[in-house]
Amino acid sequence: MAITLPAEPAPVTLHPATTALVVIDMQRDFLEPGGFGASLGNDVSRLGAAVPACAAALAIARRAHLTIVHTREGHRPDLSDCPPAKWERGPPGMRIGDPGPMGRILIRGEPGHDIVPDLAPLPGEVVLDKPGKGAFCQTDLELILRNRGIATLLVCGVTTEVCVNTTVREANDRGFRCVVLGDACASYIPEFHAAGLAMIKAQGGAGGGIFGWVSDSAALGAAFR
Ligand code: TIU
Repeated sequence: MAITLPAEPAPVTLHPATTALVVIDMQRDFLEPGGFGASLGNDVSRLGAAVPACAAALAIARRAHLTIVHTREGHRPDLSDCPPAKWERGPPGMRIGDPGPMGRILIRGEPGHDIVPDLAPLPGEVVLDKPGKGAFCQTDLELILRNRGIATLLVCGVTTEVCVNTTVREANDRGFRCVVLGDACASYIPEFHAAGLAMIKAQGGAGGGIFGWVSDSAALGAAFR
């Protein structure tokens, strides 16, 4: 059954069987003090704003039996998959792999790498570890989505202009239709959150914006009721 979701720049029609919810990097390392986001000098408290809407989107997706993907940004303990150009950005002592209050910063298996408890994945949901900003870069995400016949992605998470935008751009070039849930995204830099959403829906018409559509969790809930 087709569902029409209110969105900008135009309503978007999707089919639950071919739609996935992709929750980007809602990890303690980005949302809590002492993690990777904080090590880069950011006010991490801003990202908490996205948690309730992400939880709402997850509840809707679970009820509708959508494919659900949770991504996590992070690296192997030996840092063999961490580009030097990325590692060098952090201040000495607070770089990727250095010890912090949530374990080694941005390292797989450490407490800080976990998804925040309110959004914890359930059995059967895809948990995808990625070394970069985009969820398609050096991962098997495209293979997983194609195997399931997915055509449309509902995308939320953090941060709007970094990992969410990068993933949407990668998905767009691969032919996936992307609907970003704006209230379920957040950024350390409020004006970049707004600009990140504006860039998705710009240059739009009846067929969507240049990278897709922007909607929100309330519209999703109403459309799936
Ligand atoms: N720094 C920043 O805004 N974001 C990241 O480093 N990763 C994600 O967005 N997940």
